[in-house]
Amino acid sequence: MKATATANANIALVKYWGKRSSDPILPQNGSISMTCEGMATKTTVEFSEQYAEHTVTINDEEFKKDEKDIHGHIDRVCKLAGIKQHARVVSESNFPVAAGLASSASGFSALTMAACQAAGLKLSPRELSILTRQGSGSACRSVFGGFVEWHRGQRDDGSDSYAEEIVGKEYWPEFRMIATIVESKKKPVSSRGGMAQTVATCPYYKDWLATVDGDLKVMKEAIEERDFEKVGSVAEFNALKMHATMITTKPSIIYWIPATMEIIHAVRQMREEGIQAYFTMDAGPNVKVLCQEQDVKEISMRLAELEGVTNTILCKPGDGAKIVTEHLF
Ligand code: 2P0
Repeated sequence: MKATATANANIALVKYWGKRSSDPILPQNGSISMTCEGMATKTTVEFSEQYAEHTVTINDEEFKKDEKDIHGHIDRVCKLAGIKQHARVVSESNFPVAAGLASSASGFSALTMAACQAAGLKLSPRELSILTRQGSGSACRSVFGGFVEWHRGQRDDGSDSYAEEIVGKEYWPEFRMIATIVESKKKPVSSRGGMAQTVATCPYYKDWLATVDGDLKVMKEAIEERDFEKVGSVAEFNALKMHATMITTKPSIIYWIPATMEIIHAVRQMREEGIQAYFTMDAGPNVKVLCQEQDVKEISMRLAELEGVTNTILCKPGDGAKIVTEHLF
């Protein structure tokens, strides 16, 4: 009753921002992401009579209960599988956690897959995505590789709110995302808290929602056509619209720091010079720069020279979550 899974993080090109239900987690709008080879989490789960309770260790530290209910998510798997044992969970990520780099997406995706396998629960990829979504919304997208859409769904039970592959990673191998790190510490406002506050208090939230279906449609076309400019421009504007709702929330949530703005302006400057680069940002100050393989060298060099940039992580379209044979304990 032991299994290990790896899952890549995913970065949204059309963002999930706001819930229509928190139990089960259901989004206000659909979203589209790229699964990122380059930012991964590996998780081993073992169920055994010898464990008196669930224990979770993330990057060598014991996980303390917070708003992301990892223990409750393990219980969900146990209930579905009809098992009574407790779990030992050990998880490691190769990138900073809780800094707006989608660590909960890769984390919950790897955890759910490993826990199901260890518990002997056989689920289809769609069922796995629905179960993963109940732990953390964006994680349901990391079940799949390449470019992925998470459908909003209409039903209250969430049975039609699942992720699905648009195209696999091999469809667009030249696509790149450079995660540009300006801060690695835990963010002051969590995504979960931030999106709840936005839905409750942002006067423009309904205007954001009114534009998302259009973005989803154009983004899907752009990916299918491998039209980089179209993907980049829709992603950039979608991220700015999402941040506009955050900024106009009470109290205002401003994730950007001066280095964030430095990168935004540098990307715009590069475009003026004819280098195809676009930015997207999530619930944190770090910026993800979208580009193509041929421009990575030049863009990375320019980003590294900017004040406040500590590190860059190069990502390309990656695989969905998978079971591996080497355990962490
Ligand atoms: C996204 N983010 O689409 C958006 C963009 C952050 C900004 O999904 O409460 O950790 O666990 O469902 O998935 C981060 O939110 O939130 C997120 P929960 P989650 O990637």
